Amino acid sequence: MDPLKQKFNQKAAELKKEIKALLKEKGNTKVDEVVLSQVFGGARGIKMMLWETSQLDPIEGIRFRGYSIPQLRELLPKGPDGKEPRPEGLFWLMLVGEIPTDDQVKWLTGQWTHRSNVPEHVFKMLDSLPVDTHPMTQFSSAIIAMQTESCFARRYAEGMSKTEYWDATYEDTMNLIARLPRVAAYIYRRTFHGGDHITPDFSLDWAGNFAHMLGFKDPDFKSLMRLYMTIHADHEGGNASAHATHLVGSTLSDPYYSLAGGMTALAGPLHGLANQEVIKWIFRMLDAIGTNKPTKEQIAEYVKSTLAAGQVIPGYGHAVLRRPDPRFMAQKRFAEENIKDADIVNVVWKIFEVVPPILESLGKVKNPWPNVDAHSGSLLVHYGLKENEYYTVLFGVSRALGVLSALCWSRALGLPLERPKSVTFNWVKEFLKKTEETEQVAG
Ligand code: CMX
Repeated sequence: MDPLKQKFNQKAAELKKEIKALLKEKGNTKVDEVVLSQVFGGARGIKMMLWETSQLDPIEGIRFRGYSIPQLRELLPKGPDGKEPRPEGLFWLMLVGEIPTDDQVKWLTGQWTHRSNVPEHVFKMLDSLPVDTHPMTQFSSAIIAMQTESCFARRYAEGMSKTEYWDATYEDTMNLIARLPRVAAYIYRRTFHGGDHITPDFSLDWAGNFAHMLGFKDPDFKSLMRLYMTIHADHEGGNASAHATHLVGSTLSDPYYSLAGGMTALAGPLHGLANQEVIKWIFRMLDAIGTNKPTKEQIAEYVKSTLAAGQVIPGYGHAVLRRPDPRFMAQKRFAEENIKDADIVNVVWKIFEVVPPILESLGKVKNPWPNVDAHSGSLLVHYGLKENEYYTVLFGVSRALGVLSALCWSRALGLPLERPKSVTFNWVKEFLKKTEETEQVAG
């Protein structure tokens, strides 16, 4: 058994035992109350799921196994230029809860290199799609096409014992993450570079090799990819891509099916597709104003016209966060350190000054601050990755790290089929009537 798998198995066995004992003693303890507006309002805030890999605080933002993004930048082993953390290290941390050593991270890079071969039929399937198929459609289809490789599905069909689910999930997770950069780069090169594909460079780390296969030579772009792949990886369990992966996985659909479910959720404009929408919106604004250096007043006017047209300001607001997203701030810090005076970055920073007070003035937006998607496109544009329809695929490659490590935990802990209760509107009316009658009798 490989060292990471062994460590995971040991930690999972310990936690499973602890949870079993705790539920036996305290299983009926109340942790939440649900009010009617939550039933109608997208289940906001209802605590109903275990998710070990990260936790989101409305004010502080995301913590991965207790570590904030600035702490991870200090503690995780870095890329060869010593600047940004290697996402391999974050995966290790999410899976076993320990900051890995340099050697452990190098071992993981080697594992993913070793497992990275993508079966030929996946490329053939992609080549059969119209070249203008949205990259997220191609990405989700490719993940499904790779399902032929699922250890979980094969072993389940052979009669695998429940006690081995975690093992097969771990194997699929490692293989899938290893293959995603190759598949994602293939989609980019076929869609935007006439099918001029670039062979992997296995001397590079996982994110560095991804940048290389996309066709970018600048070491700073590789560094950006390490940061990008780290900060987009996980955002606790309730966000749509994580929850969708979790829900599909709870049926014992294998990790390929589960991740594909997560990716189709990520493809929505209120979630991952917002990174594409942000940059489209910015370019539409610059076109409308007729300059790459708009004033704050010009931006404010454009923001108001977007709102007046009944549209949202992409990249702003969040279902949980109530402060500027630390993932936005990490990208701002990257730009401050690596990019000097680029118009597109300056525009993003000006928007950051202009938008929050306008959204606040509407009186209904719970979080007027930027989220992760408000910054990412400007950095990609700066380094020459301008094809914004591709941006959500980058998000998806990173998100796989979080949702698949969480899926390993779900199978290891034996979490059951997810099945919340729905009600009809008639049920709600009857329920309220009965509640009022009971209150009248009591009063
Ligand atoms: N621009 C305009 N209006 C906004 C807004 C924004 N950026 N954010 C929220 N609102 C509006 C909502 O549309 C809602 O209006 P109605 O009552 O008329 O329907 C009202 O403010 C209340 O919404 P909320 O409770 O503050 O926000 P939600 O939890 O319902 O939604 C989110 C969160 C992210 C969907 C929303 O802020 C939004 O649409 N933002 C723009 C899209 C975006 O950036 N998505 C990416 C999020 C990060 C990610 O998942 O990747």
